[in-house]
Amino acid sequence: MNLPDARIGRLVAAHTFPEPIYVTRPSLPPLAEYARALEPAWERRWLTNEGCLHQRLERALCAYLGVEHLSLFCNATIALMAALELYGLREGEVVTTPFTFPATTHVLRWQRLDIVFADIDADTCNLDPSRVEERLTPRTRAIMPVHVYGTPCDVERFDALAAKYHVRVIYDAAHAFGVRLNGQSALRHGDASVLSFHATKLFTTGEGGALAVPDAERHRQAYLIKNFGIAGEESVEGPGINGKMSELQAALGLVQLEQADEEIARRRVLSQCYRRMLADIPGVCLFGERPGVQPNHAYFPVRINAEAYGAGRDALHDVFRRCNVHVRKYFYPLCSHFACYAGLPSADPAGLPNAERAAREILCLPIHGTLSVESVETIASVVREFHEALRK
Ligand code: T4K
Repeated sequence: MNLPDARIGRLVAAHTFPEPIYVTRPSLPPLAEYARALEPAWERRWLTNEGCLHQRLERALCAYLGVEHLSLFCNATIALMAALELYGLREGEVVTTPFTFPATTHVLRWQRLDIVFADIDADTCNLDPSRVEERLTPRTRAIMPVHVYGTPCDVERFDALAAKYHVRVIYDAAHAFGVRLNGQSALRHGDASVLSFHATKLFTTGEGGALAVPDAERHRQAYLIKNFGIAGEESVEGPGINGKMSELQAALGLVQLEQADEEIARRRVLSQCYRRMLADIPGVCLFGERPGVQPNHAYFPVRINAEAYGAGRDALHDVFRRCNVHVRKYFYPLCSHFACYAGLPSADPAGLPNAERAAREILCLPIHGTLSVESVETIASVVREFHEALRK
């Protein structure tokens, strides 16, 4: 493609940020506030193993998220492995999406499960239940969908598949902190849901995660799994692992939780600004707001239709990089492209057309509570002016 270089150069010169603009940033409280939150741990000299801050955060998150049984973890990846372990999923097939962060697929491999990719829905980019059903076999033990960008999956259809085929549904809910569906937490579906509290998430404990399960007995088992299987000083009930969250992480979580509503509200304003400014640019498709969903605005993905826009997603990505804006291609490459999975029969691109297209077309624009509306306006202007420059 012949880019009109002089025009692009002028565009870049007019819209280059002096400091890098990242796709996300944690909104951190004043350091003194974090230090205050740590005081109970310091006084007790109790740094991990279900200390008082950990217990407090677990209770506070249950109340905030609207779930009864939540177990804190050191990160979402270990929590996903624990969820599989909780249901004895150590052999057989698991149907999952290729359009996700590597962790979703890797945990299946670590559990020695056979990975079966199925295609995603073209609109939501979530695993498509119809495509999943086509890939179920007598060896299928579970389905692992992801609430991509925080958009809830078609949970009712997955519930129905679980009942019909007697398979487990383990949700990777890494993006879905605080998302509600028909007034209820999106975490109240399936056999387990896993949140990530990584530094890139809207609610963060630096590294961290949580596993939501439907009942108290599963919650007890999740605790055992993340604590080496230790049930008492002289009793080990099973082959657990170290998946615990420390008091240092929990303290950050407690202060973060106080500002979670504000963080989501700020992102909502930015999201509305993007929607307003990007609404009528040819070839720029926004993700629809879904009925019944209370979103968390964790990501702001856009799809670039190269023909209508005048250039593809990658060209726009490169223009942004020249403007010092670190947009991201979440999720390119697909997990089914990784050398370790590309040889799987279900990784054949022919069977994953929607995922292949999404990986080519989607760009995640910056969104986080410390980003200004003016910055979002500039970023949106880059999208518009690049299109205009290409058309001249
Ligand atoms: N399932 C799904 C669907 C996931 O998206 C993830 C994680 C997981 C499972 C696993 O969860 P954890 O086990 O991590 O809890 C980032 C994160 O590292 C990853 O946790 C996250 N998904 C994924 C979507 O994004 P990268 O490779 O993009 O990270 P990085 O280091 O390039 O950071 C992105 C931007 O964030 C930076 O450009 C700047 C900003 N940033 C990053 C860090 C680490 C900060 O401002 N501060 C920071 O401390 O994967």
